[in-house]
Amino acid sequence: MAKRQKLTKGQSRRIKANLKKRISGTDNSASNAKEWQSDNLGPALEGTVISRFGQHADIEDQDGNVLRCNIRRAIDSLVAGDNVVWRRAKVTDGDLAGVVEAVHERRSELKRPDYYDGLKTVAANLDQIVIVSAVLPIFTPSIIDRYLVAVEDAELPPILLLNKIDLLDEKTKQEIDEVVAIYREIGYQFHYVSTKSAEGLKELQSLLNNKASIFVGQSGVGKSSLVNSLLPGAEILVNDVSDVSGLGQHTTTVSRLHHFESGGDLIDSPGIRDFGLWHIAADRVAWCFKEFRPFLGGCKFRDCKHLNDPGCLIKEAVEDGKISTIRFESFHRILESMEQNKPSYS
Ligand SMILES: Nc1nc2c(ncn2[C@@H]2O[C@H](COP(=O)(O)OP(=O)(O)OP(=O)(O)O)[C@@H](O)[C@H]2O)c(=O)[nH]1
Ligand SMILES: [Mg+2]
Ligand SMILES: [Zn+2]
Repeated sequence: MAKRQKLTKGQSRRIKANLKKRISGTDNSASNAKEWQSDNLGPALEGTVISRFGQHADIEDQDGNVLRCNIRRAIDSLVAGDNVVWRRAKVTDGDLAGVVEAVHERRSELKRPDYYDGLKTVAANLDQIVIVSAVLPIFTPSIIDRYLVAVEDAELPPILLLNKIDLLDEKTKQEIDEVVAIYREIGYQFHYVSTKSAEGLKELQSLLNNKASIFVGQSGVGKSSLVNSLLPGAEILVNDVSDVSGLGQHTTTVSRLHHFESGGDLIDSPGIRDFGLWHIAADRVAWCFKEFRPFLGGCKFRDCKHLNDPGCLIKEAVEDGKISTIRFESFHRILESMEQNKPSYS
């Protein structure tokens, strides 16, 4: 992972100034415009956030209609899956139908630190998080482990998916099977799927029924393609990685919530190159490696780094084959990356 540059003085100053503006309410967003004043607004209504775009959001009303709304400046976090109170404008000018007034308390949330903006919620009110990886561009357990730390920290159950298995040859499949066995042994669900051959999709659907789930994972692993396969009406444009830019033309840029007709919601999220974990303390990262838990607290030294310290139960468990070397190395790689990539303001 490339080492990030420290913020320049100018960047730090800008961040601070923006923060001040947000707190004092002197930015010039339109949320105080005439059309959002009380006498132009109907009664308070309940709604669900389908998608958020800067100062606006698509809100689903209780009849299933989706309306684009303004967001009150006092609301500092609003994400797909949030339950909100909103009011319809009696007279509108432009394409905004109303204004979001308040966000209900969340029963769960997935968070990730943003390099410039601090800790941000990615999605709210989830039952489970589906970590999507793929045979192509490359199958990388270390990336799965980063996502797993974030999901364990959120104390939500993860489901692991390997997509594009139509591209697997016998030899590669055997190698991947061995790695996947490690996760299954820890107790994680790991499923093979393909949007091309439709393999595993029925089983996947049964895991998603009547639950609120989100697809997370790197760009190009096929999250949106999977949503399209499960919800033929969704018709999301998928990221054609053959595009010259290498990034793909239709990479997902905002999270969006979809409903299953038979019950349950699924959020498609944008691919994240580096799922930052700076907000999680080192001993919490160790706890987020689920199979380490029985050994934590038992090392000889209270501040054991679980590396070369004498009397380390984690190291012993690795030597005894109770913890996999791949996971142990992943743990230390995460701790190292946290040191290197920490923003200077945190
Ligand atoms: N061979 C094969 N290709 C697939 C499969 N699923 C998706 N793809 C291809 O993978 C590419 C990326 O798919 P997307 O669904 O856009 O990936 P994504 O994870 O949503 O990407 P971002 O939105 O950038 O995060 C597209 O060219 C798809 O056609 C699959 O099961 N097999
Ligand atoms: Mg996508
Ligand atoms: Zn130790």
